[in-house]
Amino acid sequence: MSTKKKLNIGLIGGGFMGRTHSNGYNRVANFFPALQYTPVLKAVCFRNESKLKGFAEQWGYESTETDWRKMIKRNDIDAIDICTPNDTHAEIAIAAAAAGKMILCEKPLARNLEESQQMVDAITKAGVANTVWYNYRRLPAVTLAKQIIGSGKLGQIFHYRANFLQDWTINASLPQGGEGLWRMDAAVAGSGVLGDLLSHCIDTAMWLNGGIKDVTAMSETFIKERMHQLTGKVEKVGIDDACSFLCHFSNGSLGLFESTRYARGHKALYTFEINGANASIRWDLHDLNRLEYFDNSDESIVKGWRSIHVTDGDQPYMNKWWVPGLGIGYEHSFVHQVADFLESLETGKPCSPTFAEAHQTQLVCNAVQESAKSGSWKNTGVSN
Ligand code: SOE
Repeated sequence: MSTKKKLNIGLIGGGFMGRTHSNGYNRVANFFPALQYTPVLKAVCFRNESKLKGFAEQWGYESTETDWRKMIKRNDIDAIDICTPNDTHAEIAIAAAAAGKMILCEKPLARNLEESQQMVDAITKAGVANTVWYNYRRLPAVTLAKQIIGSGKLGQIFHYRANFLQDWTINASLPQGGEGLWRMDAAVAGSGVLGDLLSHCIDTAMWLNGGIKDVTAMSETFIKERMHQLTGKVEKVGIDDACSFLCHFSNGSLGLFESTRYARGHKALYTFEINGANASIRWDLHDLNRLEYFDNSDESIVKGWRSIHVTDGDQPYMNKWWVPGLGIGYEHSFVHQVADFLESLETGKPCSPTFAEAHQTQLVCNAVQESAKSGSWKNTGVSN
């Protein structure tokens, strides 16, 4: 008989993220067999009944719900996974925490600072395990970047540069709001590329390079009005289509961040580069198994950027997959997050980023928004 403990999952939301998380739960036991906890897909919940049964069957959920409040009350659910649009994160998380459930929440944690603070308070009061799905940290090449920085190989860090570029909203006839397009609706999403894309860059940056102290930002909405799918009317667009900022990190380095959905030709180009006194590293989501590394102490005749194929067993997470040389993909970052969450239940060590850590990202987003509005530098209030 298996000695594994079961962790019963209740997933809320069945969109793109619902699928990435479900895949994570389904794959983890095969590839991380030493874990003591096994996730059980107990229930999935969303309102669109015509799709609900199909989703449950496709991903292996035992039951379905159409009301998240009912799901949260169920005694057979241990952990609530929030994959709904941003405007529901706070309400669901606060109720789930009060019901004593563990919570895994999709990014960004909330639409704004007030909501994320309330969520942190609720989690703290309830004392339940929690994590936020900033998944890119868990790609092996990005985790390797963290190890390299931690080893001190870069020396003093001078610059951190990140981009997240897409092009899917350039078309002026694309509507806003409703299923599939809620990211275009400020009332639901909270912001545009700031919360959707820059939040990823900020999370990775503060994980790799420490706190962001202050920012100066600009943002733009290129297409000012769009048809709203739910009202059928042409309405003002409230989201930022593009947002960039400069910042100071607490360690004295300078940051430069850019995100847009108007970079024709780019679908999801997330890149970062870090320049230290002794070495530099850079990474590109479109070539996600590679980390580029320049070491100034290399012999001059062979000095140059190395392209490290991060697929060896002694590199992060890779001993869990195939054999050296064989790469993995985007979806594996979610499998890794599930594995790390399950491990955190064994060790009692929080699964980073916790709500409290994701709230720090929210502080930076808030300062960026305020700076873009006022045109002046803003302190973030980030704690390190
Ligand atoms: C938006 O297009 C999006 O899907 C984000 O919501 C994700 O967080 C990002 O990883 C990819 O782009």
